[in-house]
Amino acid sequence: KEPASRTITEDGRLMLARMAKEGIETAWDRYEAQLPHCGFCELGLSCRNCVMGPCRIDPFGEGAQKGVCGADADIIVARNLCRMIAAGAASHSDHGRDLLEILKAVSEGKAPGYTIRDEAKLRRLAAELGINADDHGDLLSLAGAVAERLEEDFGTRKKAVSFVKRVPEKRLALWQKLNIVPRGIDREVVEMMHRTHMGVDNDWKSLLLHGLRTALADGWGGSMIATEISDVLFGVPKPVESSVNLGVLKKDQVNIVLHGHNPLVSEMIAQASQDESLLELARKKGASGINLAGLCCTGNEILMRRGIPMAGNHLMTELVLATGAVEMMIVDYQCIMPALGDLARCYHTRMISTSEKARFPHMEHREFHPEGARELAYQLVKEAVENFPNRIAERVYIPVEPVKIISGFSVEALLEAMGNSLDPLLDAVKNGLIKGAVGVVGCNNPRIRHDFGHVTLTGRLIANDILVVDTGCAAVAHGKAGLKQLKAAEKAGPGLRKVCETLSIPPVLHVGSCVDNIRILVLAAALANSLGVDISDLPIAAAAPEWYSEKAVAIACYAVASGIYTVLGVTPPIMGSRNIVGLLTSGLKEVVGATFAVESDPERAADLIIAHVNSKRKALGL
Ligand code: BF8
Ligand code: SF4
Repeated sequence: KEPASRTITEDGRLMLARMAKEGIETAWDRYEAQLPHCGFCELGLSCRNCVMGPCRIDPFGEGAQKGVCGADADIIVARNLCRMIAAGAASHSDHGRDLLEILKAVSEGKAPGYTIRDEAKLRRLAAELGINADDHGDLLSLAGAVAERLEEDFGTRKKAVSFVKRVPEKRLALWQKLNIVPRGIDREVVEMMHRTHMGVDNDWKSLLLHGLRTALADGWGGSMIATEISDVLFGVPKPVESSVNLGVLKKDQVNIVLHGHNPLVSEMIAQASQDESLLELARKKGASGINLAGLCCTGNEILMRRGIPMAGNHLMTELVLATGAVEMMIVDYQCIMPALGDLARCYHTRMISTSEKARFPHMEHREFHPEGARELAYQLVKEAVENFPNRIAERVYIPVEPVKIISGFSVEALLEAMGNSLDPLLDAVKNGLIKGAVGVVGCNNPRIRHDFGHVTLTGRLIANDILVVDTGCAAVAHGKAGLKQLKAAEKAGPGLRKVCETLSIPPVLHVGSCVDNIRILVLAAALANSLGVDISDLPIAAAAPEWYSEKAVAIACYAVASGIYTVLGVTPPIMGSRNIVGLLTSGLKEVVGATFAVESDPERAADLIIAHVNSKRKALGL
């Protein structure tokens, strides 16, 4: 297949052409080998929840309409969707738990190399959680108390997770009425696995309501903990300049690529890579320095906080290896294709897995634990440097120059840019300079031409004076397209352009990794609170034009349950149940004040969102 039909990016096209010539397989090739996909599975109509089955429902009404147990299409589709939500919520939340464990270890002096990099944020969190700093003699003891308090959010001892305090009053009252306030994070996930066992919850509406509660346990629980504790440990992001695409790899330097999601490993590698003795060793080996580059959300974490350049998003992760210029790729967990280790064997690249819970074929496993993290990071960087002479110069291909970007827009940083007040933003919305704001987030998926969905949708939105905030792989797509530069304001409508120029911000603001989608929730809640309205009253929306993962399902569900209209660019496996499609795309409006839409054409998705934003403006009298 023509590379240009697979991706809109220049680095992607050039590298795909080269890989095709060399006969190296990619996710696109494997995707095509899977076609046609199973129609039952695509519609959500197959069930493997027990071994009386597997069962499948005939969507044409001619064959079986019930599984062996009697489950119909509605029950099967609901159960499948709910298990996706549970898996997504579990992934984000288990990542959040890992951060709490590090915070606890730091507080006990058992994690040398890690520290509290943002004392002010720790103190703010402690106060919010009702922990009296005066009861704690020093900062470490306070950190321990915060960690313990939030660890309780995972269990069953509380009636609600801590951060529901941030939810606007009307929204919380609605959740209470619906009985979907998330209690414990683990509890909701476990209960979902229970409910979807054969013979438990067989009412599709009740299943889906618990699906929303499970998603909320992610958004206002596990993901929120992950972001907040990352900020405490590694610093609250501030605007920072950096660059993006395959061109961030350096021909004359040792290239170490960091891939995955959890900043625990990448932050430690970042520290080690600045070690003078390792830089000296690099020079001895003929390299002019040690160059770190990120991929996916680990990349977003260190880009947001340290300005470390970003090599690419999800569908670029194999292509990075094909530069032949990577001495070492270090992975933690999530979205790491098991294909990577095998692909790396075509090059000198060393592949290192680091998490106790994530192993991959053809990778060396070097496990990170808080106690030994600093030493292991130093050792790995040293080994990467020592691998530099093994690089085969003739095979190195770095096809493009990097694109400049600005990243680092935490809520705190945004507030600072506005003089520590939400008023400039609210005023711009009220006087119509900015029509609204949209989170364009999520993955890549070979079903959609790489980055086309993100860049097309976002281009249309900013041209219509809608501010875009982004996370995850969408953010990388926008960065490569030049939308994260100050001069991108030229592509915005006249109102948004004026705001961007006044505040010196780009029209597309990078708010972080996928767990950092909660920064959007926090901002939306703050805006709603200051206007005395519900989140669902705001002229805002969300979109995931190229989503693929279970985590994205959880995010979309907590967005909608929080009152944010959400447009999906890839159809979720629900089409086998007309009832469920009806509920999610229209009925939910009566329930939570927001719905999903599915639209694979990003131009039409933009139309849907613009119409939604305008209708919300009208309802607010704007
Ligand atoms: O958590 S956007 S492909 S990398 S799932 Fe994965 Fe999707 Fe990228 Fe980050 Ni998020
Ligand atoms: Fe079939 Fe019911 Fe078992 Fe699913 S739970 S596999 S529908 S018998």
